[in-house]
Amino acid sequence: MTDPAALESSLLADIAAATSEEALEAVRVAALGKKGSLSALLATLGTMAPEERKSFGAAVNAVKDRVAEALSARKAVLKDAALDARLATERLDVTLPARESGIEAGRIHPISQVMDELTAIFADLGFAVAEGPDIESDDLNFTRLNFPPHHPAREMHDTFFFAPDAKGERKLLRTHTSPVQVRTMLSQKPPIRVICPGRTYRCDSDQTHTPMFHQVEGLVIDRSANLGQLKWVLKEFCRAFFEVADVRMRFRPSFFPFTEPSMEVDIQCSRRGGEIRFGEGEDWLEILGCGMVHPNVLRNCGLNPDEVQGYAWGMGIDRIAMLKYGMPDLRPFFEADIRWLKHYGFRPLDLPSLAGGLSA
Ligand code: 2U9
Repeated sequence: MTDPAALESSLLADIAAATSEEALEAVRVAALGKKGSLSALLATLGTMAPEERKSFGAAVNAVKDRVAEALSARKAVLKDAALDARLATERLDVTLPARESGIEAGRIHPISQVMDELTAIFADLGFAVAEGPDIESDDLNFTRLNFPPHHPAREMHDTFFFAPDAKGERKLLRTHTSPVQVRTMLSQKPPIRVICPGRTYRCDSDQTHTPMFHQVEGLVIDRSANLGQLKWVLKEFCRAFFEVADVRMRFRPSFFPFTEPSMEVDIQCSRRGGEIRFGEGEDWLEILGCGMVHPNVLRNCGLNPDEVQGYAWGMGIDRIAMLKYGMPDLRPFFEADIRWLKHYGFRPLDLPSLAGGLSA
């Protein structure tokens, strides 16, 4: 078609006839695209005399502007129509009962809940919470804690080491939260009364061990800190945590580089019917380790063993959570399976407190 007016009528009719944005786009390309009808018309300008070329070119460009305007107007109409069509189908009946609210759907992870429980218990016993970095130095994780140079715990099969830095020092992922107690002793004067909850890392993985797990350690440094106080603190913790009136505990001799004497502690339980119950029964279950802080550790942390002494303990938070709430396997704790969390998780408003009942 070589007549601009006739082409304009035809294109305007095609634009008006387009019933979707896709169809309109096809009309646009057929008119204004590189091989479009209007571009073809402009291509004939080269064969015309100068005067004719001027008037014909002006006429074709005027048609191009009007066609572009018509395309834009039609596109807006079709866009609105498409939205109206969607709105008509995607109806929501706001009078329907509300779905489970967010606060109801969410769950607190058992590790978080147990951390809150033990923090509440130890706060009541006068302990502050101290925290420190997950990435530690060899010095703070081992040496100052009286680990001899070639202690097996320092080996790669037990500890996650980073590549040596410019000074040749190898940082590591802390294997316990003990470095936090070291940092506390280096930064504040006695008396010290802290618990140190947090993530710890070891090269281990089975039904009761994961490469990342959680520990809470405690430390008391004072002029007269003694084993009798340690036994009392631990017994009070166990009674409150397992929510039993009384609990018998057994202190067995053990060895840790950072304590002397060192003890492993069992609490009485009954395993009748395959269910573990605390505060009763003739069976025993290991729950934690403890001891008097080794004099070398005190010295390594700038304290004088002739002036102060202290006791400390450590326990696995994942382990006591499994014991208290009955999870058979540690690995699902960290697999982020929403079904596991819905089953074992806690409602966000179930904030543990001694007054309100820990896991009420
Ligand atoms: C300093 C001095 C002493 C912390 C202690 C234990 C005993 C212990 C384990 C229990 C199970 C770690 O999670 S677990 O594998 N811990 O048995 N921990 S005494 O003693 C310290 C800590 C820091 C400066």
